[in-house]
Amino acid sequence: MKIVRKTIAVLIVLAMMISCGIIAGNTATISFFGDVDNDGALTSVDATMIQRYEASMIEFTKRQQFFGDVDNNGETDIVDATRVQSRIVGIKDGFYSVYELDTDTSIQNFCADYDSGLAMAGVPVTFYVTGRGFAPLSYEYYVDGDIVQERSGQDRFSYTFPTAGEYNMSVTVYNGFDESETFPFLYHVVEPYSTDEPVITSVHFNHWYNHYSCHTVSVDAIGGSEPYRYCYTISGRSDEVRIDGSKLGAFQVDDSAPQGEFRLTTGYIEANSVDTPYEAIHKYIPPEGLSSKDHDLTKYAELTLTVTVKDKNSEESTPYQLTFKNEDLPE
Ligand SMILES: [Ca+2]
Ligand SMILES: [Ca+2]
Repeated sequence: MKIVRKTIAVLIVLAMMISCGIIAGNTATISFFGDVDNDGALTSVDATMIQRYEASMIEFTKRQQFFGDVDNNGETDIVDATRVQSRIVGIKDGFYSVYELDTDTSIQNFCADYDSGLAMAGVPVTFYVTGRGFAPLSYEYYVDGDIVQERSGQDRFSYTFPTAGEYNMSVTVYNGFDESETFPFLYHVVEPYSTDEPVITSVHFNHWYNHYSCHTVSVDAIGGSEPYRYCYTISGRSDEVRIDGSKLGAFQVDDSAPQGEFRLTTGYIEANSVDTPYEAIHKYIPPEGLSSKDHDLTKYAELTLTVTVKDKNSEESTPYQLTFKNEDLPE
């Protein structure tokens, strides 16, 4: 048992790295209405191209069709070409009210109920994807280059790995323009194991990169005897954030000061997912993963999330720890 648990601890680190490294974005594409030649400016070339498209002299991609339809009435036609010409000379009438649209496609989160290295051969694993981009998004899943779930709106899929080993996983996300991004990664599957104590198989957030939305941390565990109880602790150091106890929900302030070290904990509760306090999480998770020069993160040093699970017989799991460190901050 000791050996198994040690192996798991090492692989948890790998799993964390995989979770944090995920982000994919499009290269430069048309971002505002009328710019069908994607040169970043509205010119008579754009108007001419729309005319030629309507006359079936050239073909448009779905993205060109969408942004060529400058009045957003569902048709890309001569009226749009005329509106482009008008706008070039300063008449803005008739353009869709939203001039510029952020349509970048990215994978914001990719996680599973078993992190890499904790999935067992012969046991179904469910993967979850969070995509972002021009709707509707659809997803396609591959294992070792073979398609295992055809393109659909399903943002999750389940797969049972037949044997232990390394598998090349990939998910492709398509946006409403049929443009796609693929995220590949290596997934480790181990021999079936059993354990007397509960083992945490994954800890993940609903979003990694959008730190303005609500963050929910979810935990999956196996082994021991159900029901489980879960303890969430967030600790770190803050130079500016004031921890306000009234906004923390399930979390209690163990130790905090307007500046300096703080520690928030739920104690043991029944919920395997809990919303994280805005003050602690939202300001700390760097959008690019483990380090960032952006936003206000230079003010913050380090944040640690620790989760432990206790089973019916009070057997406790090894703590599962995620550390977010701002590497650009001086000591
Ligand atoms: Ca243009
Ligand atoms: Ca139109």
